[in-house]
Amino acid sequence: MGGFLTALLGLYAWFFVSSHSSKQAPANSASLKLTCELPSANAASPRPGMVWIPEGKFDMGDTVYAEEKPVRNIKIKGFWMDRTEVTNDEFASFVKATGYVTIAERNLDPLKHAQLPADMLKAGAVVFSMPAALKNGDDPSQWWKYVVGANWRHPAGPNTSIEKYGSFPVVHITYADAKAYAQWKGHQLPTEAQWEWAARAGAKEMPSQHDQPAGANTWQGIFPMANSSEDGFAGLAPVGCYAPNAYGLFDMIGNVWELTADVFVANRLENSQLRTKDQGLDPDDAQRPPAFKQATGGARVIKGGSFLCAPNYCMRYRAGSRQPQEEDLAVSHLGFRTIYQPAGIN
Ligand SMILES: [Ca+2]
Ligand SMILES: [Ca+2]
Repeated sequence: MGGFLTALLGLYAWFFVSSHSSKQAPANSASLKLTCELPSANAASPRPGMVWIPEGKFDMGDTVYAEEKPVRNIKIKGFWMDRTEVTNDEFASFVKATGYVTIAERNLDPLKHAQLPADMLKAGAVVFSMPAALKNGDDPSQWWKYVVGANWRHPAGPNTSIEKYGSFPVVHITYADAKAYAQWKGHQLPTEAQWEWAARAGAKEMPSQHDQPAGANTWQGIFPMANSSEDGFAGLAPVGCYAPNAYGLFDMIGNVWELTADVFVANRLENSQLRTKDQGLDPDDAQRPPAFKQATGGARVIKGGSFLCAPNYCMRYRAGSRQPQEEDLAVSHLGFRTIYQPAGIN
């Protein structure tokens, strides 16, 4: 017990030091490392920058949180998948070519969102910031803030920029934004099953271990107050800083959560008798931003956890974990990657 307390005090000591020193740093630049070297893409590949995910059957799901159950055996066809999360540079190419304006860059129609305070009608996004103190229990509004002017170009607000952060995963991307990018590429968003099979990298049985992974960008310490950054990054990391999985995919676990094409439905939970106060969607809403735009559309499944996943709050640094995400709400821990399924694969 003494060792544990010492370690805990150490974490808090680190927090106080780091919270002072980090005030000078841009909000999205927890690390000084701006790029990580990827192995060169195979020029002979028909789809450089993507890897082939073979067909297979596997036990989809997990048993840590209610929404992951039941585990069921499913079959997946082969497909190509981006080996990294989509980066700021890649998304900028799309915007430059098409003139696309993301959802977070558009003001909301006050007639359709009459319940929202005026500030939330202005274009913006939800940004994580480490609180100085917790005064209201586990209320996530203490670390998630709606920031007017935050979007993919300005991840922490109007005074921040992605200059020098081209190799970082793009964030503040909603479902419509990700789908528009994928269509521009001639790609699709992965289904949840495709994403999970790719993250398993050939492991067909549900994993017996649920420990926090060492080789991924997650949160070490007590969320949301103390982050020891043992993995090298307190915030986002450039893509490809950790070893790829057996299929050659980087950062499937951690860094940013990744959007999928699947609508999140709570029906699977209704028989589990594990419904929670929050509509039964999720027994642990620590990572989920408060419902800033409740009157808007549905939710999509997001996968893999993020740099905010910690053992004390959100053990979602696993292939089988999942979480609902409001379709039209941009948040600072969410990105995506695309797939390509050749015609005739069956
Ligand atoms: Ca980290
Ligand atoms: Ca990821």
